[in-house]
Amino acid sequence: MKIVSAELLAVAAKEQQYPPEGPPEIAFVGRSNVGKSSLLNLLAGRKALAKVSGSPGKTRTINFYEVNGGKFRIVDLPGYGYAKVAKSESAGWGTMIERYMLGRKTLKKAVMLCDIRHEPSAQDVQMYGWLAHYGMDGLIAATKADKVPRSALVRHAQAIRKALVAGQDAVIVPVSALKKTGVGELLAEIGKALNE
Ligand SMILES: Nc1nc2c(ncn2[C@@H]2O[C@H](COP(=O)(O)OP(=O)(O)OP(=O)(O)O)[C@@H](O)[C@H]2O)c(=O)[nH]1
Ligand SMILES: [Mg+2]
Repeated sequence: MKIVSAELLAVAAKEQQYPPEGPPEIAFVGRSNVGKSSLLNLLAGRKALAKVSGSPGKTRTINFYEVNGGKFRIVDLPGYGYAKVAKSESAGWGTMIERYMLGRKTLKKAVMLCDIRHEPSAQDVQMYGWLAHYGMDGLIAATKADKVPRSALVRHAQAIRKALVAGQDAVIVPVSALKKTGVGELLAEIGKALNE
């Protein structure tokens, strides 16, 4: 599968701002700063489709992107686990993510993003368990793969698998927005999920 076009369709802070349900949606889930927006730009082959920032908490809304002229959508969710955000606001995001994920009939699959350098956080583990409960687990993008030596990629991926309690059948794709690697494999997995 290839992405030939991607456009921002809607920016939503609440349900009323979601675009009407249409093509199947693939959601990007992960902690703040893990590289969700960068991964979207990488897959789309666009530098600045989604805003990327060195300071966590950049994406604070649910951003819907229309891909390949409406064949499917990628949904960039706000990152969780950003300590500097007020508790009340952070709880609001949790609710926002949960509402979208539970209520959206056209949500097909989640891509869970984990920084390949680090053990998943307690919130990552919780999020993955939650995805598993709703049958949306099984696809993990291990981001910032350029930050570990190639020889250590498998070891790091296995550590993520173990910490998330993901089964052997879960697919972990190392990706790097910097080196532009992992695109083909991740898109192939997304393609499979869309055809299920
Ligand atoms: N070295 C390296 N840095 C990356 C990679 N992907 C993202 N980054 C950096 O990580 C930071 C966060 O990236 P974003 O894509 O904004 O992360 P996000 O998950 O969308 O963050 P929020 O919107 O806050 O949830 C930025 O400084 C990026 O340049 C990567 O593959 N390699
Ligand atoms: Mg973002």
